[in-house]
Order: sequence, then structure tokens, then C-alpha cells
Amino acid sequence: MTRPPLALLLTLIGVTAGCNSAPTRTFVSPRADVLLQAHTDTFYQVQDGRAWFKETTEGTKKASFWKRAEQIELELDAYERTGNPQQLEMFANLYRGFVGENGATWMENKYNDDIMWMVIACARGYLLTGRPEYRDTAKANFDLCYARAISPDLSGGLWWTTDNQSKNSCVNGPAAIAAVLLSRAWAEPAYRAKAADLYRWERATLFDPKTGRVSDNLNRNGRKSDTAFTYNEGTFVGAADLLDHPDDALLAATYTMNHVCRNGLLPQYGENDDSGGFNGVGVRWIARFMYERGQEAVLEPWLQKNAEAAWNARRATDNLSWCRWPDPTPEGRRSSFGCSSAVVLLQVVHPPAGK
Ligand code: 7K2
Repeated sequence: MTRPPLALLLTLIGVTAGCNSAPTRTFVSPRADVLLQAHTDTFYQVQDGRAWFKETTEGTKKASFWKRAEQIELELDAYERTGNPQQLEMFANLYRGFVGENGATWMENKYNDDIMWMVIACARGYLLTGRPEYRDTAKANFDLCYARAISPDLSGGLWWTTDNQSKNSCVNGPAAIAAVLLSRAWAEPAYRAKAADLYRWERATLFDPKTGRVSDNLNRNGRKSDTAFTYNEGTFVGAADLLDHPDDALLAATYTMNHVCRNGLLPQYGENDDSGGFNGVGVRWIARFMYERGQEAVLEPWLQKNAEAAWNARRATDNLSWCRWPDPTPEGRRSSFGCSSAVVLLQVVHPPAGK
């Protein structure tokens, strides 16, 4: 009897997807290099193989848990663009710094969303490097967080924090993404089923299938808070794409373009709260969907317009670009998370010809 080769078996059960693979969608962009380098030079700190990002241009405070997680993802975005092993080295240092500070499990943090963001970073890190440590950490934290956050109240979904007061898009979208990535990392279909359940809940509860709007949250009394933030639109698009619902993904992406933006420009979020990085997170998943599903004709000119505005807004002194383009980046104190959105946009949106 002839046996099928191992590679074929693995492909059939979906193990190869992204595992330990060099990035396949690299592209050259001198502008993306400049913004990335500026962010690194200003905010990245490393000591004895442990790295972190500073919270702002001033002082020595480290960026908080989830702002750090999302800037760690930024290094992976950069690696996917460049294939440069230096970004993986930085990721390894940032991972060691993060775990050195927060431990290997993070349940002291009451924010379930914070944990899911870092689970995504670790799962992506594993899928790009094959280093088991990242995969183990992603799984352990997903499992603990999911167990404490899932409940049948409000027909399912995850609570935002351990106070169990609301079920928010900012945890359910990321958790759905995290679960798909774990299903790939561990070749465990049970994670994909969890992802599909979370997605189904978010779609039924917080998504408007007529418009593409993703509302922020539902509180425990069933009251909906319907602000549409770009990061929630983006993680919904990412989850829909990963779970093979491209029509939902397209609707949420075009809603973001046409109704969350003004004149096609992404919202000017405040840079000193938690929202300075929302546009980076949102565009990360929208751009990935667009390139994977061939939706450039609809979405790319819009994303390129924002990338161009983010580039033009950089300040001359240190090439930092804040999150409120097209207004120019003011001199003085800037936050690292606020300056990360522009960097992400340049890493994930292909430049127009010649730029
Ligand atoms: O209310 C949630 C969320 O639903 C909403 O979209 C944003 C709007 O605010 C919070 S999420 C921000 C939290 C993330 N984790 C760490 C916390 O300190 C932070 O409040 O901005």
C-alpha cells in the first residue's frame, strides 16, 4: 500500500497554514522603513535581552499592557512586510520583556481584551517563527481568559472585564481572531469552533448586517452602546475573513470607509487615552482582508490616502507621525501608542507605484 506523503496529510488537516513560514507578501517601501525606524529609535528600549516600548517620548515609563501588545504586533507587521530577521529579534526581546514583567499567565489583569490582544501577538509570533514558547503562552492565556469570560448571559460571548458588566466588541473580535490562529498553531479544530461561536455572537448582537456597523458593546441589562470604533470594525473584518465570511468583512470595511471616516480620512482619535492606536489595529485587519480577497479596487485607494496623509503628517525633528493626520504632528511630548497607527498603516498598505 502506498502512503500519502506527510506534507499532504498535514495540508489536508490544515497544519501547514502559516506555520514557521517566511512572509510571502513582502514589499519594498522606503517610507514604511522611515516611520518604523523613527518609532524604534524613540520608543524601543532593550536591556539584557528584554525589551519594551516607552509610553511617551518623555521619561522612562513603559507602555501599558495592551498598548505594548499592539506595538509588539507592529513588529510582526514590519516583519511580514520586510522579511527582515531583525524584527523577529526585536519581537523575541519584547516577548521576554513582557513575560519578565507580567509573568507567563496574565490573569491578574482584569481586562479580558488586554489578554486577547497579547494572545494574538504570541500566536502570530509562533506562526511566523515556529517557536513553541509563543504557542504555549498563547494557548495557556487564551484558555484561562476564555474560561473566565464566556457566559450564556446575553446569549453568549465574552465579558469585557472580570466585573462582568458588558460584552464588548474589543474582546469578542480579538478572541475570535485569537482562536482561529490557535486552531492553526495547534491544529485543533475545537479552537475554530470557539472562534465561529464568538463570531456568530458578535455578528448577531453587535453587527448591523444592513449597514456594516459594529457597535461597541452590550451592557448586562441589554443596552447597546453603538459607537463604531475603527479597531472594532477592523477585528470584525479580520474574524469574518479568517472564518470565511468575506461578504460580512466587505460590508464592515466599506462601512468604515464610508461612515466612520470623514472625507475618507480615519477619525482623529485622542492620542493620550486608549484610542491613539485604534486606526492602526483597524487597518491591519482590513488591509489583510483586502489583499487576501482581492478587494483592492474597492478599498486600496482609501487606505493609500490615509497612509499618504499619515506619512505627510510626520514631524521633521524625528519623523514621528501622530494619530491625527492630516494635521501635522506637533512638537513636544507624543505617546508611543498614538504614534503607532501611522507606522502600522505604512507596513500593511502597499505604496502606490513609485512611492
Ligand atoms: O469600553 C471599552 C471599549 O469597549 C471601548 O471601545 C474603548 C473606547 O474603551 C474601553 S477599551 C480600553 C481599555 C483597554 N484595556 C485596558 C483598559 O485600561 C482600557 O480602558 O476607548
